[in-house]
Amino acid sequence: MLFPRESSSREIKDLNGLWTFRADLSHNRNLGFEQAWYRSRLAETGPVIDMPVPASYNDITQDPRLRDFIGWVWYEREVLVPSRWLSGEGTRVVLRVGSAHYYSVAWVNGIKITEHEGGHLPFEAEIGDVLRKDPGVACRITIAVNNTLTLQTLPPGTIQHIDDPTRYPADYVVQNTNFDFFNYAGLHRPVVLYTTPKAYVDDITVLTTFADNIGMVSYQVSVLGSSNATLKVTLSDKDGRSVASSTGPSGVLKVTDVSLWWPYLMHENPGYLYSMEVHMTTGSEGSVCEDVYALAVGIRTVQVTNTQFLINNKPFYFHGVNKHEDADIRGKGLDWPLIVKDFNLLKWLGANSFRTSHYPYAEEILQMADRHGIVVIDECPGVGIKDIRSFGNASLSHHLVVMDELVRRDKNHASVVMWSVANEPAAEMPPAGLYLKTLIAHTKSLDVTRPVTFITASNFARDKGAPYVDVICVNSYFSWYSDPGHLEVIPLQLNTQFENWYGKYQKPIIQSEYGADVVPGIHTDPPMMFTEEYQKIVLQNYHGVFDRKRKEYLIGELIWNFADFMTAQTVTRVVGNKKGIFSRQRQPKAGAFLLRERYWRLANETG
Ligand code: BDP
Repeated sequence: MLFPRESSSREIKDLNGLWTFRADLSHNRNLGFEQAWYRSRLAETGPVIDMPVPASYNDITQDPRLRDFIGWVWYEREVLVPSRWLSGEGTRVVLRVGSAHYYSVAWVNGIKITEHEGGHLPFEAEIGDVLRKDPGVACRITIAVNNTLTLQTLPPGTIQHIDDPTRYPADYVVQNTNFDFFNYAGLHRPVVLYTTPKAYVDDITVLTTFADNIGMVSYQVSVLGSSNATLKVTLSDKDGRSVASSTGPSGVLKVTDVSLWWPYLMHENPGYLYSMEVHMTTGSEGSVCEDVYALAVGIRTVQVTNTQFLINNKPFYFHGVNKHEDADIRGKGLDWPLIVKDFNLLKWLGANSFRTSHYPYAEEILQMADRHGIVVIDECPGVGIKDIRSFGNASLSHHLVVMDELVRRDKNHASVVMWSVANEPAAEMPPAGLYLKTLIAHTKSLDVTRPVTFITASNFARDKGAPYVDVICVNSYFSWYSDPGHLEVIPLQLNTQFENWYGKYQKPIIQSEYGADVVPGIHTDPPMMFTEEYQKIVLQNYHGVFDRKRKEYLIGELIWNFADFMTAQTVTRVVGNKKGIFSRQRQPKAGAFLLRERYWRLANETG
């Protein structure tokens, strides 16, 4: 699905800002559907509050019922649509939601236009026909969003109904999950209306490679609404100079003296992007329809050997972070100041990469990564697949659909170099082998150019998914979840971990998580768990082994986590997960300075 972009043939109307909102607090959480709240203004069916979009709704009010709400919430916004969008039949008007967690139903002027499952990928629907029914009227958009997670959702969860009147209030319901980050919900990413002509560029796929100084961009354009469109494709460099062009729905653009897309710190000019303009014309004289769409294209290659990860044929070592979309007040809502701050911190740190743990991040973040040359491991929301029932056919079918949506959305980002289909599934369970094999094969069929992995925390001897991955990504928390307080075990256990995995599979390895919680400002010497000193020593012990193994087959290290983040409340979390090297407010802990020194040193040694 193409990111909405303005052009001479396309307009965008931004619907971010204040929406009207109500959580359905009724006994069965279904009053909104029973009373058809979408039929009239939300304010006419009960009390409403202001709700900012994009944002999670959970931390916006002082109401604990909203913070921990489970079920349907209702958003509404009225918007005036320019009359030129509705005159004649020549324009498609599309409502697009960047993401809404988790299940959404959308109506326009009381008419249902679409529904979508999944909390981290966009969905859209054409609404022009509905608007044309009543062109004088404001366009009233209603979106109901349900955050309930079940064994078949991605990520999965379970809903527990507790019927014990002596210990719990009536109708007591708890949402359980097998992941620790807080299940923030709402309209998390921008909502827009955009237009295209009736015949339009629906999708573009680019594959890039190079030989000597010639870059090659193979493209494929799909057009909907016309079977005889004429296509012209032009590639321009950063200065706007046209460097190659072609015609037809597919072709190859050849660029002499190509400027390759390079990762940050590997080249003096990282993140080089060309602009590929697709110009579609259809129809005959008198009724010509034109559509123009411009796509940023980075020319680069990715390849995996049994000891290396190659970008543009040069060994690439991931020295980076795992992140979350998470911050005070806005929860998982897209927030530009936060995005730019985080990229500045990545550069301060000397980080060249991140993993989108544990779900696809906003496209705006990937666009930043493209431009700044930050390498991305793109993870789908397959986190917490631990219950055997989540390996069933219904779950697998949905997981495959999510990979379809993810690859379709992110395939053209130069920064994305690998897909991760899951984080820490119960990979030793009998059905995990076929499940992961199918998922990985499917992902490879969608994209023949990128390696595919999943992140394991299983025992190397019993993991049933590792045979199918291109890179082994392993998480471990020595001296934290195992042998807590015993720093001295790290070198030995980490070394054994690497030897075991490499010995069995002869595939390159990324340490995809390691770390320790720190409550900022707590100090002890000798170091004790939860202090700044302890995190530092855990890191140092890991780094000693990394330095030996990166000369062999270790191709990367990603700290858990870039910043502290909110979690569900449990006895192991002090107002959230504190394994950040930055606090949730993005202030550095002692570990950040240590990592900064290391990453800049690695940049000088390895690029
Ligand atoms: C890992 C999970 C990650 C958690 C981390 C932790 O992949 O999502 O936040 O543990 O417990 O196993 O800090």
